[in-house]
Amino acid sequence: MTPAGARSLPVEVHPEVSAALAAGKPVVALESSIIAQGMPYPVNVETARQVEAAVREQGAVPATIALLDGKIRVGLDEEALVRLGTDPKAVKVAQRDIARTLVTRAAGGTTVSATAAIARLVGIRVFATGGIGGVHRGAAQHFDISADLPAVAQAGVTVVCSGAKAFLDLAGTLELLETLSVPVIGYRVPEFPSFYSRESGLVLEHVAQSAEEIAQQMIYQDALGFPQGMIVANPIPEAAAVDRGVIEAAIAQAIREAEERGITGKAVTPFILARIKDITGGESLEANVALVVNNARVAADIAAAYARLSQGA
Ligand code: PSU
Ligand code: MN
Repeated sequence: MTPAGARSLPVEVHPEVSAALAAGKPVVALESSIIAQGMPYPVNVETARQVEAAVREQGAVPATIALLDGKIRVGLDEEALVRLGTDPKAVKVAQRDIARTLVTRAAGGTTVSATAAIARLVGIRVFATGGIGGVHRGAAQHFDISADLPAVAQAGVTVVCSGAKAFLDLAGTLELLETLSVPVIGYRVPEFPSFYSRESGLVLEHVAQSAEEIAQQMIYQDALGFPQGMIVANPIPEAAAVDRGVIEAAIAQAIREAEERGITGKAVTPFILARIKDITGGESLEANVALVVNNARVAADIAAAYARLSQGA
């Protein structure tokens, strides 16, 4: 499983995760930028625990990925989780920041792009997050497009998410995913969800009704020799969804404030998420927790189906 040259790479895979991978048992990768930058303490750490529990309940092994002390860690213990969730100096690690953060030895929360690249490296095929990054509104002027999209196009990892984050240009995000040949599949819904809400008005061409269908599609993607991963769009549970009018007003205000303050680059997403949370009085944060946990559950089902099918069972 270790790729060539990886001996010089400081990677520490938790024994439970490496045992599961060696035995062909289902493993779900989880990102950690959502812990370090995406949610405030203590909700971040509590959510991370809940997400791991949800993966276990479905019979898979959770592997939260982060950078600590100059090492890539795959599968975090409680101490590492709390450190990441409380370290005020923790950095946001996208794919291009991985090597640099190994050099500086900073604590790092990995985004979708970094997590997908690391999952690929250690052989984890399914991954859960809240919402992927994507094309920002106004990208034609400022070119802000998340590194998540090209990373998913290269990493061969199936990402279960509630669509892309609602403050993005969702139609533009879907267009770019098409250009990158990344399949986008609605999980039992015909529409691309908009993170805090189940609808976006954007119809998806492909809808899967079961985890098995998605696992079978992964196997065919592999057999075709395609490097692309897939996006499984799983909407927020009905009871946790936020009214779209409320969210859109909060988003408009948050984007305006980000522009006024000249926030750019990787600071944009954490800033906007935090402002939406404050403007909605915490309602968006509750929704974010609910959808992440739900995505973890579906990711575990897909990982289990993939493990079964790839063993010919
Ligand atoms: N989804 C959430 N909360 C988050 C993120 C996603 O519910 O904090 C993070 C993910 O780590 C994602 C990143 O990869 O935001 C995207 O950042 P950017 O837009 O800077 O690429
Ligand atoms: Mn960006």
